[in-house]
Amino acid sequence: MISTVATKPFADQKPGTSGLRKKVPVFQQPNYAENFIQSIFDSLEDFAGKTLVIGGDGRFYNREVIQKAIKMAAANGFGRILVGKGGILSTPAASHVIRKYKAFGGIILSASHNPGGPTEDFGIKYNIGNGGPAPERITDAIFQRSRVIESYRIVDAADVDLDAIGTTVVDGMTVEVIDPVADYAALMEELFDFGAIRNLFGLGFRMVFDAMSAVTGPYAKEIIEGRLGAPAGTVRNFIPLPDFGGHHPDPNLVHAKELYDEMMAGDAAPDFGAASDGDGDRNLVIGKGIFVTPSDSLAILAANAHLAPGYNKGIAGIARSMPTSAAADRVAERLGIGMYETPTGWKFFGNLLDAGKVTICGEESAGTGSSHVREKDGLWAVLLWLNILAVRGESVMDIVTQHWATYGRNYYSRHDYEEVDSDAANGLVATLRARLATLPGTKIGDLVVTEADDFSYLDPVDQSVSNNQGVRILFEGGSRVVFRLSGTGTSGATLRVYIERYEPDASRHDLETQGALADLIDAAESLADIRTRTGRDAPSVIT
Ligand code: VG1
Ligand code: CO
Repeated sequence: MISTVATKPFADQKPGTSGLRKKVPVFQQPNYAENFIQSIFDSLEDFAGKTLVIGGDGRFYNREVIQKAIKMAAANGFGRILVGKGGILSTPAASHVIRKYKAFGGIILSASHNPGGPTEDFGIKYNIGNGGPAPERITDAIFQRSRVIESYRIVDAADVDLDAIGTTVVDGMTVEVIDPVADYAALMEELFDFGAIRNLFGLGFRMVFDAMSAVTGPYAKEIIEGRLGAPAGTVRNFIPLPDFGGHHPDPNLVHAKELYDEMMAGDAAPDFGAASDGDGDRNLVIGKGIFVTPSDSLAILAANAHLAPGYNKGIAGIARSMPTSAAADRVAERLGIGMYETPTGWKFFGNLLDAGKVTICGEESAGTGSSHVREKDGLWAVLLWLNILAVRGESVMDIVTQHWATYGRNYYSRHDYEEVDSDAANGLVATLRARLATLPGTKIGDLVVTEADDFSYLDPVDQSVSNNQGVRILFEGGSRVVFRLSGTGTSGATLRVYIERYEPDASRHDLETQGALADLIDAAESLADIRTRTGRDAPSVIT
């Protein structure tokens, strides 16, 4: 039986870089999740009788929202639901399931790398039929709908047993609880040379994978230990926990510090260290004695992708988000393929991938992926690295230093100022914007500004335009500083400052990163008065 429930709009349901993210207590307000889900359905057309995929990263409140979404999907006329067992689907696996079963779309419940638990973060995101995050046209429509919504539709039915694989019917709609890992693992076997990687482990290659008590655990355990034969214990923290064991499931040098320290322990260190985030779309890659920045990783994966069976015909093009370093650009240039610079957020890669213009995409925020799905994919990046290591038979350190010797090195760092006052952060960016026209030609220390703008993107496929995507200050010699505000935070504002310097000279490729960037870090401070405006002496996180 379908009920139409009266509701009132919430003013704050504007999706950010990747869906709507709020603290759990916000989502627990009566009708809050329902309003947003109904706003999604109200923004879509012609889905009667079609399939919707639902899954999440297993964080606190995941199961409750899944039950609501199933009952609302039934009331709104979907014909079939595919939901991961236990309510689990990593973001890339959800993208694959949407594509494989030709679903109309999917609802992914995640706040990614943000902490989970009763007072921490939750999120809801809608993905379209290509498996990728809804483009801005749809997220804008969802937000507009959420501001005027007056009712939502839900069926009065018992909860679905999410822990038993099988099919049930909810008020005329079929619900299939599926194995969350099987389809994804099969896809990875198609793309990579599992035999070669198995041999590598057979030769005594040692790896550590930290699943950070998040969604990738079951996937990594099955693939790395199960199918690739890595020794038991290679995959750590593999049971997804609703609160991620109280940690930030964020695979960076701050939150995966134990792994980093282990990888830096000299000769005793394992050969390869990796980690992924809350929802499984980010990756961290560390070799024995060397951390690989995500921007370098993108460039190296693109340059070597042809060594894996799934990419042995070469790649069509590369796309990176604007703040990501230009290391990949040099690879595209050498390969004679297209290079695309997009705003931050995976939703901007979808059109390029669908049009066949690019095969590999990446973001500086530890995201890399390819045309196999329409999300970034943490485990995919790790497996491509393993495939490359198995074929080349060299260490991560050797591969990275050779890459720099060939292409030059892009020193790169991101400084985050988290939970700063929103007005202060907006003021900082507004002041910078107002000065942009006057900056070219000016000198800051020894640096000369060549260009300054607020990045705007014209999508070459659908001609849509996205403005105000980040303030860029470019200097002579190819260095730059970028300022933008995060669109994924849930309290206050987060200012991100991205700093990059290109060094062609191989004799200067072993500098310490912050030192190599010191003059640009000073320039960022003097351009934006970060300390005075945010009241912070130093960034909260440096990656
Ligand atoms: C951040 C990253 C961005 C990424 C987004 C979603 O966004 O910078 O590159 O696409 O998170 O990733 P923002 O707006 O906070 O800078 V995830 O793994 O949180 O879904
Ligand atoms: Co994520």
